[in-house]
Amino acid sequence: MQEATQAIVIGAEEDPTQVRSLIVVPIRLGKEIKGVISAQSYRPNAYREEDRESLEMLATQTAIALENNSLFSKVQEMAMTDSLTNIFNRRRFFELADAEFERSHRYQHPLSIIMMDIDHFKRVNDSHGHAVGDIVLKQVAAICKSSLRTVDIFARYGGEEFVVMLPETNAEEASYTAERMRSLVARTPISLGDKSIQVTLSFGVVELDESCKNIEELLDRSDQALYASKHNGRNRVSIWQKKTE
Ligand code: GH3
Ligand code: MG
Ligand code: MG
Repeated sequence: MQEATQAIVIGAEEDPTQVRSLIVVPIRLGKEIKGVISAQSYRPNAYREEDRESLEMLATQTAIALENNSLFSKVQEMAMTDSLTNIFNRRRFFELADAEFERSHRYQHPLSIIMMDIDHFKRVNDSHGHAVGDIVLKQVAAICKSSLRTVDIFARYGGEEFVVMLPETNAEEASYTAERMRSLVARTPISLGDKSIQVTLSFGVVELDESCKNIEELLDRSDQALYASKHNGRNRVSIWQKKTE
């Protein structure tokens, strides 16, 4: 049996807490070293070849566990985000928004929704192609995100439709946010290399009130306000109003 290299003692020889043997093995993931596992002993020449093998086996298992963990996080993130725009997908929106709705509803805190849809997006696809349409979707999402707070829940709701839930925000404040996004998108040309195009968005804003029982109803109201913006000429913000019976 081959003996491991002798320990070199650094420090006072008589110190009983002096480490006299040390074994270190790398935790390798492919070509990368993610860390090390080490063992120490107060005894000189405590480790042998089989100890190194055991530690290497442990390092391999640790590397696999680390890899699985990072893959799991990646899969989890993929399940939450829209791959084109990198914002939350519809499923994740409902998970987060449901909880926020319940909280605001119970404690009667202000809560608003902004629903938005790109105007005449079909024309963008028809005139420039689907790939350009995808670039526009990405850019629009990035521009809008830059106008929002980190607490706002921003998601791709459907094809060219986006939604924002704004906690602790009333309709007036939400309409300012929507207006900021509207004007920013309308005046930001989207570069396509040799040319650039401009798009506009229509917005529908609604604030939670006591007559609104669930999130579906709130979203439906934001959709009605969005429809009013489309109906009245697009590239505008409309706030949902309770119709007088
Ligand atoms: P409006 O102003 O009334 O909203 O008109 P519009 O043309 O935007 O509305 P419409 O709903 O008729 O068209 C939406 C288009 O969005 C149709 C669809 O092909 C396109 N679309 C949906 N998802 C994607 C996508 O992921 N990428 C691209 N490039 N286009 C998409
Ligand atoms: Mg549209
Ligand atoms: Mg649409």
